[in-house]
Amino acid sequence: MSMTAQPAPRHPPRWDPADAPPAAFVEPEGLSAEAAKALGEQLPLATRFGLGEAITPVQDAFLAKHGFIIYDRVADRDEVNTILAEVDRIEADLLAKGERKIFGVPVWFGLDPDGHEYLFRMGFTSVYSDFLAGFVRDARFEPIRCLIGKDARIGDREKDGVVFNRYVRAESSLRPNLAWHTDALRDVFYNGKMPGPMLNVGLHFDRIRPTDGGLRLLPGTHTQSAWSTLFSKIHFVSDGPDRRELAVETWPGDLTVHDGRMWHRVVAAPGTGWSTLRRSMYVPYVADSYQPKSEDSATPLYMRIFDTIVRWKAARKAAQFKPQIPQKIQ
Ligand SMILES: O=C(O)CCC(=O)C(=O)O
Ligand SMILES: [Fe+2]
Repeated sequence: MSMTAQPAPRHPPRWDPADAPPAAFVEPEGLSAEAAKALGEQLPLATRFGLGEAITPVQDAFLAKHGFIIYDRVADRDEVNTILAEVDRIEADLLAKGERKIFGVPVWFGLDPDGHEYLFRMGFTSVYSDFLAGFVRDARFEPIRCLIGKDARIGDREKDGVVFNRYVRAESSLRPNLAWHTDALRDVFYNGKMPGPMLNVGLHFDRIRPTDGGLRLLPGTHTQSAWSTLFSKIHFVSDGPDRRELAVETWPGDLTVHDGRMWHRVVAAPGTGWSTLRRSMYVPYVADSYQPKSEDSATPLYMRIFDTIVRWKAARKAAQFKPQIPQKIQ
């Protein structure tokens, strides 16, 4: 997709030509089905794949075994900048109109490192951007859609729609991180039953090294029991390191697919300020019956709980920064 006029985002990602990612894995040709499966299962966890015209059997095997896969820079620099600039525009619009909910789903605003109101999470982003609605439907993503199911569609107005996340760490920021969770829990709330395989597709906009925090996954936990999916950690509260966790290193434009039944979290960057900024976008592919949201949709229970936990944690953190009131000596 080529753009003519280039809108610049307020906070462009770091692009350092000296810090290029390792080359995407090149598959040997003519592998038998068994050889492809064996190869996919033994490739290192940090393997970066290339997104071609179809998902290959090697990629399939890697995803089936580990529950996630990363594709090398599927969006180019212009697209990354355009999407980020679109979110800046939408944020300004929502702030100007005082909108705090879209189709019943809260938009999270908090304070940025400069003390200004800042959008941390919104759903239904593609409803507000023609560019984004077109981008997520681009032909290059067709193999990803087919991976979810041949009848899968993009749910611009379903579930939480296209979710845009921004994490930045300031003393008062609403959420510099996201504690351990499985995305399956949301579907338990939405559908009242344990979901089967569910794949979540994310785009990553920043250069994140393991030392910058970022996405952490517990590889293989997508095949755990329903009990472990629900209870082996406390959703959105447990936040400690896990010796099995894998840090997902990203370059701007990378795409990840992870199974929503696996445990994952987002670790806050060390320090504070704009250098801690990390942005991700999740595209909902839906295969069940069409259940669009609208202006008068109620806030889902799941979202109310999630919202309460995030605000409670932010308030608790803010309280720690307040000067202690000395105790009156009796
Ligand atoms: O920001 C990310 O990459 C992950 C976000 C996430 O796990 C979620 O919103 O459920
Ligand atoms: Fe998640």
